[in-house]
Amino acid sequence: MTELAPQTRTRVAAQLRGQRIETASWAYGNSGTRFKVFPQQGVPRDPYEKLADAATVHRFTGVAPTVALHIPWDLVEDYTDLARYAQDLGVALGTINANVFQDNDYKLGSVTNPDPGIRRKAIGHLLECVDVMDRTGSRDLKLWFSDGTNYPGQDDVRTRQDRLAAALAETYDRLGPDQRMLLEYKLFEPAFYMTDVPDWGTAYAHCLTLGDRAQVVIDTGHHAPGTNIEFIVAFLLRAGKLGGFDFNSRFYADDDLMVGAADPFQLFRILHEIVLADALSDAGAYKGIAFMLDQCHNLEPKIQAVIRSVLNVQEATAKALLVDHAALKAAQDAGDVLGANEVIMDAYHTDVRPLLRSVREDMGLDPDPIGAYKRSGYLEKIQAERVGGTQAGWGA
Ligand code: AOS
Ligand code: ZN
Ligand code: ZN
Repeated sequence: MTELAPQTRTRVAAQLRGQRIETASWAYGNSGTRFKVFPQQGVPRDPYEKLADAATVHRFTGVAPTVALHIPWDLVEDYTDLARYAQDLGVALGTINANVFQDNDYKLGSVTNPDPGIRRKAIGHLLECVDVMDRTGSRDLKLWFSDGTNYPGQDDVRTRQDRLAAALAETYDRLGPDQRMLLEYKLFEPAFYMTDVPDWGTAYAHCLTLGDRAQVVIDTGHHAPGTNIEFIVAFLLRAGKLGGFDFNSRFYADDDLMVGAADPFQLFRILHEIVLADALSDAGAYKGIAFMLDQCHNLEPKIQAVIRSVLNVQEATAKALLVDHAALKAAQDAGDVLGANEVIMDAYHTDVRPLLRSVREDMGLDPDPIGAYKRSGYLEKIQAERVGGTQAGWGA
């Protein structure tokens, strides 16, 4: 790497130290596809052990201090106790993910189901999730609906939108003043003909009607191939409606592979828009983006894969922070197409790994988190101690 100017290094290093990436509780449990779940030794047997794994990721990376929970996959008697346990481990409970997709009643939908009794049950679960947030101190409720139809004519599209709007409004009204609703969209799956929240436009329109505390969450795996995700990021930032990310990689559909594995350039382009809008942390001009990982590690060792994912986000962020904004603006104003593109590519092609190693040393961390994790003996310890780990919830 060409030597960074001291001022640039100080600015970039400070932002990297302040970065926050939330890991998902379900990433630590066994997962697979609908064909097979290959179990791994030492996976957590309960939410407490998932927190211990998440705390391990934070211990070696220093930038993953919160864990997203999934209700009821992470059902416990006492959420206050769970929050206290997290705190003792040096992490905190983060986003609460609702689950209205794994009950027989939801065959024809949850909040958009034609049966009012089933809609009431689904809304009841969303409201219970807000009760959980009150106890965990979580800021965000993340809603993903598997609702949709498989055949033209199966149900009325506009009526389903009315049902969705009513359910969202009731849940939104239950939120406390410091709580938010993050609405996730997904092109297809499990519904194959029509999904009730298929794209950012639909999510945005509902959030706009609901109010300031309803925002859109972008799962990077939930788009048609070739979609320009960074455009969506820029649009939602401008509208003040970008609430968070579910980061992961896709080769084909909702693959949930490690972020930055399939297309690190796309991840960089997304983070470039974030940096341009000064939206990287709550210290910036645009506050409140939840940077979450939504991944499943079906084949690879899980904790190591989560650490790798955090490092991939850090590397893309470091590159985005190196874009010379003044040079970019000058080239844009001069109509210098190739010059502007070169500014972007220069940053992207920079090897930021030495910078990140030194940032970690500044933070009192091992510069090589994966090596340090492997040397720590944590995996061997949990493999010996935990017998009969549970499935994450996916891919039974
Ligand atoms: C589903 O495809 C979505 O990505 C959701 O975010 C889902 O809730 C998550 O994968 C785990 O619950
Ligand atoms: Zn997601
Ligand atoms: Zn998904």
